[in-house]
Amino acid sequence: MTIQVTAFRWVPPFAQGYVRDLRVRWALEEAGLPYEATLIDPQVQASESYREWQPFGQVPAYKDEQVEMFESGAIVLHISGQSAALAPNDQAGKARVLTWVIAALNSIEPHVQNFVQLDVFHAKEAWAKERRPQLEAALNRRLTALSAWLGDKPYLEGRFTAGDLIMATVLRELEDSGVLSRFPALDAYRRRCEARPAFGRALEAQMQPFRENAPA
Ligand SMILES: N[C@@H](CCC(=O)N[C@@H](CS)C(=O)NCC(=O)O)C(=O)O
Repeated sequence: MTIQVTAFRWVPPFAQGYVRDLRVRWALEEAGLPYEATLIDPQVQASESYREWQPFGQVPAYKDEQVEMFESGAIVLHISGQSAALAPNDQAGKARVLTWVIAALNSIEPHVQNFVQLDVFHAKEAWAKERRPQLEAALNRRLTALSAWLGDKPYLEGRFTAGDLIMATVLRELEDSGVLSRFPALDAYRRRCEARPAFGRALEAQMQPFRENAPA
């Protein structure tokens, strides 16, 4: 069977290009594995049958001949196990990839989301103005450490892996915040990852249905 990935039929402009099926599409493009996107809407999200596949009604969900999965990080790791384009073949190298995927999702993304969501959803609220400096300081500490690790390497472990793929999608969430201008090495790293042809194909594949299904 052809690999299936769920994605949204349409999302508001601020989310276009950032929906998490992008991670899975990108991994599949890097691995050279063909796939079909199953486009869903809020009605499908709420349905019992979809919740059996993705308990939270979110995207992405994934299916291949052997497995049914949800959680973009887990899916990308599953794909990386099948492709030397996303992970080295040795156990030590695979362990580093697993480590960086979890680091991106668990040590960096919560700080990124806390900060970005404050500006996107609570910009006008007084409490948000008070909270913002603390969240920014916490985010800065993590980005400083990440930048120190990266040093002058092109990728986190020297060569591109699934860890970079997930990390780049996390850093992209900061694009409009101005934060990355204070971390030029991380911004260059994000751009280097986004310049990969597989990323471009994945992004275009996510965007195409949004153009086709835009509300009149
Ligand atoms: N941890 C999940 C998060 C998935 C997620 O947040 N998906 C969003 C789109 S980026 C979604 O489906 N949101 C709709 C909703 O939560 O109802 C993953 O990485 O797969």
